[in-house]
Amino acid sequence: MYELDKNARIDVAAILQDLEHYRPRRRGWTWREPVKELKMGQFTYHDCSKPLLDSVGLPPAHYFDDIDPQPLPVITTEIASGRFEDDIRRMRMAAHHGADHIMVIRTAGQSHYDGLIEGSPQGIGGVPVTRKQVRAQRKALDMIEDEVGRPINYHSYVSGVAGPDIAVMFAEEGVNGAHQDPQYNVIYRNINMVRSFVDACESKRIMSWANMAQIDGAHNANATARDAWKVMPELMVQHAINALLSYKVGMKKENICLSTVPPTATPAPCVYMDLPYAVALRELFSDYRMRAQMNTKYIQASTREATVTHVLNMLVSKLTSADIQSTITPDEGRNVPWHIYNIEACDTAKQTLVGLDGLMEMVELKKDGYLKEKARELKERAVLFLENMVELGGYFAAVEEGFFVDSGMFPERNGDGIVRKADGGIGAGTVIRREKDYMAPVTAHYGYNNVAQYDEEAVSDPSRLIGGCTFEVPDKIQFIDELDETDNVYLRMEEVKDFSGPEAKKIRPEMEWLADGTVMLTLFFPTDVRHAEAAALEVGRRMNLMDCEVINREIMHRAEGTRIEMKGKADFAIDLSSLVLPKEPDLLSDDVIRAEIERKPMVVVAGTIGQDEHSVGLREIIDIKHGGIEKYGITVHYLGTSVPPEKLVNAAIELNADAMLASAIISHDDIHYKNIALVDSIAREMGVRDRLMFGAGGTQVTDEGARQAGADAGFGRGTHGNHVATFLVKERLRREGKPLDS
Ligand code: Z98
Repeated sequence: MYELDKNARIDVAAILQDLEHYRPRRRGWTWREPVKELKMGQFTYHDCSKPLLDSVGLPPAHYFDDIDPQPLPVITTEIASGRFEDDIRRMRMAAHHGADHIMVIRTAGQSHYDGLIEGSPQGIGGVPVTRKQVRAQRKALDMIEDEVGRPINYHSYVSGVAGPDIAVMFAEEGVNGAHQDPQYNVIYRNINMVRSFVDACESKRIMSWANMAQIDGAHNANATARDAWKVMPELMVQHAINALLSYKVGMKKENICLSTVPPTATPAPCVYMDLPYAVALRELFSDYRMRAQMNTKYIQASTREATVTHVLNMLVSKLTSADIQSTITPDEGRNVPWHIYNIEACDTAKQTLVGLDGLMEMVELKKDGYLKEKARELKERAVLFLENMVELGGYFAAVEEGFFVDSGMFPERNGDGIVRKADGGIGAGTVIRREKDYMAPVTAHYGYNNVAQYDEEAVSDPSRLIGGCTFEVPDKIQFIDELDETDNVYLRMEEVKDFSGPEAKKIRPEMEWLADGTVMLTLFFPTDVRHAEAAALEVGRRMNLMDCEVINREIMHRAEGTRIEMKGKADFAIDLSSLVLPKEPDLLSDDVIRAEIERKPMVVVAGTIGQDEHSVGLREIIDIKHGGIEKYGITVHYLGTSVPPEKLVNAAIELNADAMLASAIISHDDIHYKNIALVDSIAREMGVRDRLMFGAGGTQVTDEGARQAGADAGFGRGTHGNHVATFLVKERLRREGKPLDS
């Protein structure tokens, strides 16, 4: 059986093997495990959750014992590049950065299919959701969650004409969460409303059986409305309709999640507007869960701007609550399908939520004044909206009147809402009354099933009539591997076989799909935006990149300059075995170095030798300000610049030093190595070389060259204090006969 190797790439081909017999190991949604007063490294966290077994921490974590605290909300990432096999690799990366809710976006138009599709075709704007794709991804996620040590919720959409069919398939395959909201069908996909609500009852019943979490579709009104913040009253009505319908159909309230986004964005005074809304929503729906998604309506192609919006949105989440915190990147706007930016967004969520840890122990939202009054006003508007809808004859009648997604803030109306007719839309006229003798011997069915006439006991367990349905007897599930001989995962993987899997021999840059060759460039041009854009494309052409496309442009000044981000494709491949890997820098941790200097103090003399007046490099190595060796407690006697070699040696003797550090920048006529050699020979003549360690550095110095010249180690460009301190500590231990790495 294939098992993940934590140091190797996931083997997607192995995941695909024997899929026919793979069964999900659990059903239902999982929340994170809260830990009270979590102690990690030197810190205590107040609202974090159980840490991961294996993960990638935030960039500065190496200063803090490599801890990776995990906030309390479940963190969502949306992944769907069009090729599910590529997404499996992304899911692993996202999980290691803290995502435990992976939403798979469906390919364009799948809402309009009236049944399941099979196989593994390639998608546009998402992946075609099929049993094979779902099973393969759930199987991979089962392995990935063992690796990170936390359950991962897998999620997609139970919307569209085939909603109930998809719900059944998801329940069978162990999908943990889904969007289900008949209003989404009606308003955004023009699917018949009667059909959508009937389907919703069946779908929700099945989702309840599988204990899946449900997310509603209200956020789509924010994304669609002309002014996203004007639909605030209506959003609460949409949430109410779906939440109560779900509850009445049998869903547990704790599985019903409201999909909410802060309704506006900067330069609007967004927290001032968004916070009262968030408060109102949580007051009205206190029994339900909040899934906070970021506002995408106004997002542009700038990752910086999107990140700030995301952070402001999370401030609102933190000041109120979020059970699930979603992350979305601006990559759709940039035409770069989600990839590394997914991971960045997960890190943004983790960083922000952990950074705001314990906030509510220190601050409190005001219970009077503007916040309270505004929240109340929004709730009143929502109640009025609902009353108005009931007066009109209910939801269907209201939709016929264009009540929803109107650009006025209720009760103001602009008459531009989305209008649908009760007898119109896709699937109209397909709902028929069940015959008296209709019989459905299946589990989790909505409405009557007439099984009593066959077996009284089957009323509460109808599938016993057929020896269990696919929910109880998964072997009854029909698994179809592929239907399309020209569009399937095997063909796609064959095309990139040199690049895929743990044994890949070749490599290419990637942004969208494996080996797509896509690179992204950041460029600045001292000109206006139009010239900058044209210049960027010309640069791409001359760099031999193909299919260049500008994905973001930001004006620094309308005439002085423009920042451009561009993508293009490189068609060459790199042979992994041809790469020359430089020696890994030898580094001990700060704590180990400090402990060693504490055990036995160390004195060093240092200077720039010969007639060399450069001091900056050496000062960087010494000074505490720049992380130099002083910070470990090493005593440094700095002799200055133009220090004659014999003076360095004499000073070392006088000060009873343990080591000499010589800096030599000028390299003309190899003078740097000649001076290093002089230090070594003088020290030998004076009989002190054995007890004096000797390190030499400079921009043109290499380790090999310095050793040949007589030093114990050489340090070139890019050296920091910790490299030199590591050398000093290791060399002393070696000389004491207790080398560290033996
Ligand atoms: C999200 N960022 O996932 P089709 N049902 C609901 C939805 O909100 C969506 C779909 C179905 C968003 C992504 N939402 C957009 C309630 C999509 C998608 O296949 O595209 O119609 O279904 O919250």
